Amino acid sequence: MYHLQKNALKPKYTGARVTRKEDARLLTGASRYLDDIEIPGMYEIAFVRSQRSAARIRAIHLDAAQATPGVKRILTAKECPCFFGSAEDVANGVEQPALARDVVRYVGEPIVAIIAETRYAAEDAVERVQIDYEPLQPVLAMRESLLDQPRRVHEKTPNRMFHSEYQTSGFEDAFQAAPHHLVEVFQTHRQTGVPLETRGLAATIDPGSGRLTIYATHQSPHGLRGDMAVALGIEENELRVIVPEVGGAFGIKAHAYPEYLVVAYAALKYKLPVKWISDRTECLLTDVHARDDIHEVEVAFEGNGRILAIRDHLRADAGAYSAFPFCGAIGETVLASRVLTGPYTIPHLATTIDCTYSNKTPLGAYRGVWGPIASFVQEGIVDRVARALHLDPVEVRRVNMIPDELFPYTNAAGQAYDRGSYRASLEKALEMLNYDELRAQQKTLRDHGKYIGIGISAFVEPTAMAQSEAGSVPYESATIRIEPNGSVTAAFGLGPSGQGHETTMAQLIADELGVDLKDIVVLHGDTDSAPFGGGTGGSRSGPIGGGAALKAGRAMKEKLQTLASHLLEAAKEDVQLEDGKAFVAGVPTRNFSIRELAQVAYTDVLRLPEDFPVGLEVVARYQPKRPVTFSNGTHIAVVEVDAQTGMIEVLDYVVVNDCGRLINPLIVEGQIQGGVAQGLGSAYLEELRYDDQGQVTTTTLADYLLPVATEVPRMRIAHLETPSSGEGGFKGMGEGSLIASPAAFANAVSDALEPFAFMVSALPVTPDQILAAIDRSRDS
Ligand code: SMO
Repeated sequence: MYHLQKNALKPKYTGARVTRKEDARLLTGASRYLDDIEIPGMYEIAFVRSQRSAARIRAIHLDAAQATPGVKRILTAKECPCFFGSAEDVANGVEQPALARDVVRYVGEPIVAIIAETRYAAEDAVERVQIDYEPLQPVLAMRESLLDQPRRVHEKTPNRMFHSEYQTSGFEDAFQAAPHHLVEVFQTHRQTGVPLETRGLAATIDPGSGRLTIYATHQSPHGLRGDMAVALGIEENELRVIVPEVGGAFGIKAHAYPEYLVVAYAALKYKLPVKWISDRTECLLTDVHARDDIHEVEVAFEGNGRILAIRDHLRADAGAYSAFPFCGAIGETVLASRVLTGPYTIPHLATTIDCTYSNKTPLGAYRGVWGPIASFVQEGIVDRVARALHLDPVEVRRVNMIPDELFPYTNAAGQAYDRGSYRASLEKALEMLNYDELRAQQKTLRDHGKYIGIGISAFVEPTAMAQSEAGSVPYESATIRIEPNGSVTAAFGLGPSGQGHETTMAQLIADELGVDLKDIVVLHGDTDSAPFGGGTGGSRSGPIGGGAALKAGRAMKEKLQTLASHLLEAAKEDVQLEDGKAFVAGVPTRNFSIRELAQVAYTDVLRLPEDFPVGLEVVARYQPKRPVTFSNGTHIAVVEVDAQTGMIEVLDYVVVNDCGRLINPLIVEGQIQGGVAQGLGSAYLEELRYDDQGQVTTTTLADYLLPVATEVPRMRIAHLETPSSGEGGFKGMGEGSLIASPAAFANAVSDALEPFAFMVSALPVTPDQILAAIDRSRDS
């Protein structure tokens, strides 16, 4: 159970629908983003990028670019020899150069950087650079790539960049003995996070100290500092990373990119302030891509719908390099393989994983990473079992779902799930939807040629990773300082990008200290002042960052109680904090305000108790005991498919979410709405397409379709609260709604098209796909 002090008052802020402290500035345009940073004398950078997916660079002609007015410097790999090497690339003897050396490996790979007085001048010069290529055959298909066909992406390295196998003991026997089997190939397509604010970097040298300052739009200020320091060959105390307001990140800003090295290196080498901001086409081409996965699945099950065993060969196309600092292909497959059994007691699992290099953009993190893929496969399996046996998909879920008495439950891949509301969330969602009645209506409507479908997606969300896998930080840090006048300043290593941490972290601290929310300022995003932390990602900020906030708040409370008890001549355990005052329990008139206590702590220091350190500052770190904290829930989508046009409309959407103890339901609901919007985009709109030469053909938002207000349904959201065993009882929730929603949508479309014997197996679901399926069914 979560921590509740014996004499604690009911929390005033925690759990309340507190409006967000940051919204006034965000909604009035008063925030400062990376592109608002002005450094006197700043130059701008534009990149010459590869127009080929695979080629040798014969020559680079720079004369005309050099002569362009306003051009200051030009860098190629010769001038900027920096590179990144993520663990997987290093293991394979591969380096990702900041600027391509003599081979280009994906369209959009940076080759030349032009530094000019304005972006206009830089872009003009980019147009004048000529590159002689010797084309090579591109590697574009996963299955052939695995066989090193048609060639190797990196000459000295096999294309298979990662392989692993896993099997529960007794798998084969259990699989063979089952009375029913089915096979399916599930496929998800390339997409990317598309934050409103594009990515970029500005860098400048302090002429006095020689220190480098980087302004970045990023999720992990300290992570970026460490990575850049290594790649640039400087010490971490010579580098300051400042992250201003971040306009969306979604995982793609958890990465460091080759362009960042060029910008920082140029600032160091030429002692110039420089900036680069990507345009939307650069984003779609070169922000890490995601979800390029194939699952070849075999399932063994019983006549009542009970699933006995799943075999899955998972493949992911990593692109030309393992994205730095972590490979999305490995993340999507390895982690998917651990949650493929979802919220079900499926006893046997066998997985084979292959990740391959290709001549495409590197695959990296996008909100939910493996989750949306695993859910799409797992919930697709459940609905196929139901259809094969002519059972209601709800019944198959009830038969397989982990019963409450089995928690904590270890799944077939060895993942230990926290207690949750697995069954309750399903039943609650069905009740909210009026499921049985809707099923009856569906039948009637079908008779009139109207095809509605109900898609259920019960999910697990791995959150708050606290194992040092892939070098990630398993803890989070918070400092609290009460200033000499009694106001409270808290600083975090988190890297928020709109999630509202300034509100949620302040809520937790305000309740511990008994102060008003408005008296707390929450800082983050500057490595010179924030405590070292892992940043934001993997749905960790609430449960781990929140735990750090609570621990720091408690440590400060303890300090205030010690000081007040001395001044009030009362027992420490009798001192309570409320309304900005420390008072003796039951005697509110015997009190000192926090402001008075701060005055004693900083200036009237002769009144301090013996051994009480001058000032009021604490630092706390929190690392959960569990390696992973699992949230859960159920989504149900109701869609209508137009059999004439293949168009899909979402009619209704229900979410039951359990992220443990809620800090702020308003913020949780915002996260859910955004996640469902992105999940629907994932399921039927967004797709990065490649042609047979490895050219990306979706390089504008006219080709890459994002969901807009008219496609995102009004959703009904309910919360269940099963506290985690961690500090505060919080579980993560930043990704669950994007994890669950593509599967809910796909299952709804499959359900609508049951009369045409069609089931969605590839995302995104397009009208073409639907019309082809209807035609096939009518022909047969
Ligand atoms: S894809 Mo996120 O930064 O966990």
